[in-house]
Amino acid sequence: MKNPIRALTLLSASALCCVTAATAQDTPRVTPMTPDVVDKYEQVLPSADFIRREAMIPMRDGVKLYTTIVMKKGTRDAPILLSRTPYDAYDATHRIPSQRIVDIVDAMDIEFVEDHYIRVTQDIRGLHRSEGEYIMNRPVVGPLNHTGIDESTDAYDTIEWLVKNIPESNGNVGIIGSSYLGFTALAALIKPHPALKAAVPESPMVDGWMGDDWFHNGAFRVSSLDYAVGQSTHKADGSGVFALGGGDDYTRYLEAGSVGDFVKMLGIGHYPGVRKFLENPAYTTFWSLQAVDQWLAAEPLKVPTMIEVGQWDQEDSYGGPAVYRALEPKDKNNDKVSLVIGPWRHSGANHYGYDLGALTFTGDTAREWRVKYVKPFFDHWLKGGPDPHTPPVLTYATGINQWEVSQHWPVGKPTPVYLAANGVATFDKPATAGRYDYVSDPAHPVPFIPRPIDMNDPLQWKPWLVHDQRFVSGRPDVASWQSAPLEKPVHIMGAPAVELFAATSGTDSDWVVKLIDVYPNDVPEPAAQGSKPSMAGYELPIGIEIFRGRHFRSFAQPAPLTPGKVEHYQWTLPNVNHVFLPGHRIMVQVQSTLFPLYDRNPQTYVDNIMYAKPDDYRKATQSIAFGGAQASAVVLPVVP
Ligand code: PG9
Repeated sequence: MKNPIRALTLLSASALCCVTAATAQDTPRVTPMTPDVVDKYEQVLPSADFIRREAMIPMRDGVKLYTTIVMKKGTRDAPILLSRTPYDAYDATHRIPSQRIVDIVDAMDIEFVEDHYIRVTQDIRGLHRSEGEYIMNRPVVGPLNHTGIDESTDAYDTIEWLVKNIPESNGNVGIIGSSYLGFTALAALIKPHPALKAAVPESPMVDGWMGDDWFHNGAFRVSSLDYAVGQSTHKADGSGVFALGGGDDYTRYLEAGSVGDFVKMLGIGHYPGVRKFLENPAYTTFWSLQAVDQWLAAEPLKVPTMIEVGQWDQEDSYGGPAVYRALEPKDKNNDKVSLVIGPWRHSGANHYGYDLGALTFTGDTAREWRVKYVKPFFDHWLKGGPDPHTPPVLTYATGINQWEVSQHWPVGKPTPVYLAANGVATFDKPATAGRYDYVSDPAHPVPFIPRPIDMNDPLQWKPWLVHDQRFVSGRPDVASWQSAPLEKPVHIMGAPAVELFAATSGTDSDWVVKLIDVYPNDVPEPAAQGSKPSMAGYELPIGIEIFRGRHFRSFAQPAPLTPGKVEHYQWTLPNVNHVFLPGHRIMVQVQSTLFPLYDRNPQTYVDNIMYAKPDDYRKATQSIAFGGAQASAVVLPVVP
């Protein structure tokens, strides 16, 4: 067999000789007017333990994508781990200036590069150093995209180039990444390159209207504006619009009026990304044909895929489980698609998993998952490592702080917790019917975290889904029902389902339901279960989700609500594995605003809610029905 190292040495020696010759013959002498900017410099670090290369990889339409390639010196016959990012590939391999590979890459990459994986990161087309046009969540080639180019073809062309042009590679490629990178990882599974052998899409963005970044069940997340502007300015090297300098975003949005007014105020109405939101507030084919779970449902399952999502993913809680549902029926032997739910925030799996907000877990759960499950998964599929025994479903049971393996998801048996009279939540269906009324005033929306709110502050944003709800529990427009202290643990595994019977005096309304674990106010718990004295009385959200009333009959065609008429609303909260411990109470809250995370519903039906006028914003009396034939409940997936 040919000696690959010798071949490489010869290659570099001959390349060097050509460069020297070219320098001598072709390079013109410098003059005072010689332009000083060079196209490229690959840093020379003689003592570094790694090799770092840059490449402009040509796609089938001639567009070249900027790609960084790093590996430990001495790497050969090694797998490639690819990520395709809108967040700057250069940064991903220049974390800090260092001669050690473990310092230049992100924490999630350390085990891979130490084990001689070739780590490749690419700027998607149109952003940062890549050529071409950026289209946010570029639709797959089909009815919405006639260009013949999408993230799937770009992944294919990239892999084709990588396996042919990285001499140290063994020809096998894995793809990994979170959020937008989860979206590009999923796109690579559509007509995948044969060298793509395994994928780990983490917190993938899958359906921007149903429940990922932009809308949740029709309610618009105003931070989408900031994201769209940031990504579309200076090839995403600029900044968004929210860094307005302190203050309170609650006040800022309230004073602006509708989303349309806010957009006008900031002069961002010409951004196509912003217009896509303003002009498409309903689930028309504009969105439904972009749903990645539907793209994947239409494809054969070829590549082993481990899908990950955080239990408290504040951005993309919908996508991962939706893709699992789409792929699982094709996985006849239950060994190609797996689902992981960890006790993490959005993308938390790639960082430190000791805690989240006030919660603490047992050890670094994120690193534990990466080392025990992700690395062996790729080792097996990319370099013939031992059977990793990847669990079909791996979830972390919060409350008792332990990993659990199951064969399918969801696991629990649907068990309603009913709303009843006097603010009581109970497993027994109330025989008598009743109502609870509150007034929702769009001029005083319920904040989603304590004010002042800075939507751009990661310390506020990342853990908001586990924020103690006592800061709003006393408000008259937040209706609460809570159980007696539990005598036995209640273990849920799945997505709690909302069954809400409610009426409004208006013609449109938002409904927010929160499932909360209320810690005992004065009974301490073992620290091993993540409890601390500061958690006494804590109201921990297990799931929070919104539903925009106008979509009660149809997501595609909104319609006014009939004032005073009780309707039966149904939607789900995010997927969880959680144990409500003895002594804790189960609480359900209902409210009609969650601001400024979501735009305010004017509570008066207007055709395009983005352009509601000041007069459209009106108080409404909200009436929650319980018991009898209109038994509002949250149906918990209870494990026997
Ligand atoms: N949640 C972000 C995102 C993903 C996909 C599209 C738009 C935004 C992210 O963290 O990448």
